[in-house]
Amino acid sequence: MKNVLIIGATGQIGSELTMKLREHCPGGNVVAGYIKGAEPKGALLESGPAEEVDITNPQMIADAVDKYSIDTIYNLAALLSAVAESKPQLAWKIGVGGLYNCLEVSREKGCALFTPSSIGSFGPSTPHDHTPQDTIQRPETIYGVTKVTGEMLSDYYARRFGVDTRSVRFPGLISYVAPPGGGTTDYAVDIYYSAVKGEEFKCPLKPGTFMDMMYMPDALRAAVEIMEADPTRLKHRNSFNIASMSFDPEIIAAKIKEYVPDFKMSYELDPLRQAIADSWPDSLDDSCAREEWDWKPEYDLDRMTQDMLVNLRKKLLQQ
Ligand code: AKB
Repeated sequence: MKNVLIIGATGQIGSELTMKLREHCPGGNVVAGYIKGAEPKGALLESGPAEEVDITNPQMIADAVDKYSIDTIYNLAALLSAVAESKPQLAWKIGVGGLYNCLEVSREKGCALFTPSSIGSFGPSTPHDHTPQDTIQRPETIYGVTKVTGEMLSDYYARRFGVDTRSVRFPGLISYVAPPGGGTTDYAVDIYYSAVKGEEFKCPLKPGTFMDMMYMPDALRAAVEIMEADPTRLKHRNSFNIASMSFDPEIIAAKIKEYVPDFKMSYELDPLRQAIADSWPDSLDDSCAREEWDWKPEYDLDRMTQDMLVNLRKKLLQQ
């Protein structure tokens, strides 16, 4: 991996992954691909090249690949689960149509391709505890449908055309840098903002709603390590379960209270997010990722909470 195109570089994952890859690939081009209205700013703009790349336009992807001799594409364009329910046609166009465009460009130009999947690729009939790597995937959200389709299409391109497609199923991602937008797991980011601002947090999910979550530094490392893994060890490609922590609203609130004793949380349920969360696993079994490419998380809930609070305090003070 030397010359990398990140599609969706100004989003929650992209804005941090682009910076990480620029450090990781010195001497290469790490291109921040963005859409109109979401242009890169600040360090993201100043630290490397940026190109307008709309994932629904295959020519734009091909032109950026040619211009910078791209060898690896990170396809991070997607609508998250809750917002996708309000725009299912657009979710399909970006999630599946966009992926098809990336796969075709990768096939024609010999690029490796990373496209994240999600815990949202599972559904109510999936075993909920220690969800296995290979199991039932019958999601009931359009987000999940696009993710399962994406996993299968990516595996097909690997088998049929030899495209080096690889992927992980991300849990809810927690970060103090760029906020998520429209996800079911977003509450686990919002709760830290409320704690640092001294506001009561109104939780949209009920107690006992367990989901896998991960701190962004672990997620970024996973996205890099899977693309650099020894291909001869990989029995799976699209997509690997990865996990680091699973909690419900009560557990994360109690952890925050250890460091912010005045923190208060009440419940104001969001029926759409609750239904989606109820259909997703409580915890994933990530043993295949551990065996096939030595995946290992570094952050648990306690370490993440300390880091989030310190960095959010700094960030909000500067604003
Ligand atoms: C969402 O909540 O939609 C995402 C995800 C788990 O894929 N954070």
